[in-house]
Amino acid sequence: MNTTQQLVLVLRFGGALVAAAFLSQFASAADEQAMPPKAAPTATSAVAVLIPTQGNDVHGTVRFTKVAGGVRLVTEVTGLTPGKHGFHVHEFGDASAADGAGAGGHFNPTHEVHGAPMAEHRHEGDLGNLEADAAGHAVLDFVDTGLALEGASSIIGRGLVVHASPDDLKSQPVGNAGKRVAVGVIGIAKGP
Ligand SMILES: [Cu+2]
Ligand SMILES: [Zn+2]
Repeated sequence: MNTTQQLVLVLRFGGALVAAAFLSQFASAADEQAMPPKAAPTATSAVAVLIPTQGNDVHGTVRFTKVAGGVRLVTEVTGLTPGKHGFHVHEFGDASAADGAGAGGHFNPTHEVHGAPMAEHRHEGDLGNLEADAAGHAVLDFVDTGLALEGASSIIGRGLVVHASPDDLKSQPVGNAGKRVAVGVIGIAKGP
């Protein structure tokens, strides 16, 4: 074997190694893509503390507890204008923007249309309305059958938003509920 032949052999062998490395990288990237989405953290109890967006004074606490057939919400909010206010779980647990925009759109892991909480077709995050009394105080205690605290549709880590206007429960994609007056992040709670 002369020098040229040796060089050709080295190049071929080296090329094969590079190709093998490239292919294995490609294969692992493909494997990652094929994997199902990682499930969000699981909890039996969660809480969101609502903080006002800029120019508002809306505060509140929402507690979520896993119960038979769904998730019980116990909600108390102050500083609202009297009447109905759209109330939803939004996609992102990001309360950093002054206007609440960081929370993104309604949490909708099943790619449904916007609707009422009791509707057959709804975003998972569609919780309808809070209704404030003359003093701007709203309480709501109900069991929602669409929310989950575990699995791929878990609301843990997502955002919670209260709006300036009523959710009409039918306009797409967000019920025409207007500006965001308070936002919160849904976190794991110690339990009841
Ligand atoms: Cu909303
Ligand atoms: Zn919606």
